[in-house]
Amino acid sequence: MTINNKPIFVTQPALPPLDEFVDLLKGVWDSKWLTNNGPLHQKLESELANYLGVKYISLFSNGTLALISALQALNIQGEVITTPFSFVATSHSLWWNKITPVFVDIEPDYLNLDPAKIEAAITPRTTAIMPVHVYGNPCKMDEIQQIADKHGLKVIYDAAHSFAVKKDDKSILNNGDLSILSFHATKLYSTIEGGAIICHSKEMKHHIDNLKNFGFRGELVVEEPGINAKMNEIQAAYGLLQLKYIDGFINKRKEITEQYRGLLSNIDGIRFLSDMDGVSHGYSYFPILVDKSVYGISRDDLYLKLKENSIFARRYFYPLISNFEPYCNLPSAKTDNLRNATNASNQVLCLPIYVELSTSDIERIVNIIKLK
Ligand code: T4K
Repeated sequence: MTINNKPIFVTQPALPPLDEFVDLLKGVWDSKWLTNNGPLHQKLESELANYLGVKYISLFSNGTLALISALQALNIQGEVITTPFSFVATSHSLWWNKITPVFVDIEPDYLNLDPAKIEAAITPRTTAIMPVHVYGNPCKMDEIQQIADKHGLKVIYDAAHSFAVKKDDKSILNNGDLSILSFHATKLYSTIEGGAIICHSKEMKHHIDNLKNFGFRGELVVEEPGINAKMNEIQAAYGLLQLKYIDGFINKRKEITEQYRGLLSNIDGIRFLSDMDGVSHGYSYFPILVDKSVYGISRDDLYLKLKENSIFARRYFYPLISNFEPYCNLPSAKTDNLRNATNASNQVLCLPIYVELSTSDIERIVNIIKLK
């Protein structure tokens, strides 16, 4: 019997056909317009707004700069309530703005910030809430907005995982004051590196567009200390092609998700997240939670077992952000405050999911999980 040792990574980008990319690049070469709000950038903004069902979108060179700039755009200061169960960029964007993150625990079902625990964390210094739609599963947005309205707080959604996610047929990106997306190579929709801010008014879009271009308004006036966070034409070209194929990508990921769910449904101690009512998902990630007391071995043992077999699942999000050096001494970082997040972080494993993952790849992964 031959052992299949082809490495399988947690994800793999779905690249557009190279000849189509080269055709678009020829246009860029002819025009010699490479960045600074070029024609492809403008086209992508308008096509994305249309596809996503949002009014105003500003493209960025990556999601982290989009987050940092979103906080700048709203002049957020003091303390911001956020989740420790996310990629570290969520809190880093606060740190770069000299804002103190205040970590609040997550709810155990979908692993998003728990609205029931937010109010207890509000202090006179709190100015905003920054939740994350983790793995693209929408937060309890109505409850979060009610709390924000009651206390006069802004809401900025880190929607890095939430491309194309809709609730009751409406984009979830229209919630809160601002939402940010990441278009990194590892994401469902990619511009290689890239990101965006979604806002609700023309004035705010102008403000954000100036912020990502050093704060310039026109040629000679600098209104504020902006940054350089512009998406270039090569990224935009790639993004335009991705958009042509995105529905196929989502369908394929949905199929893979359903195959995993079918094959994993009878393994005691392995839990996966189901689709949410009224939500159309992007199927960005396929996280499982490993309960050692039932399954028999720990999440880390399963991670290593898969790795021995050249399957590179990832522990998104372990360690918790609150356990990293820049944040671990904050009062809100104490484990007692973050019980659900700590449990999820110790149990979660994101299994490979990407367009070219085959049925036999999925069976190979699940067989290892079954055998332990
Ligand atoms: N907020 C949230 C909630 C986020 O999850 C993220 C990013 C952000 C904000 C910030 O957005 P960006 O500034 O990144 O736009 C990855 C990504 O780099 C990161 O974008 C993502 N979240 C995070 C969850 O995952 P790593 O360090 O795990 O990626 P890496 O390089 O280990 O790649 C994972 C696997 O993907 C590799 O083992 C192989 C495959 N891969 C990767 C790349 C880069 C490829 O096949 N091709 C590639 O080009 O962080």
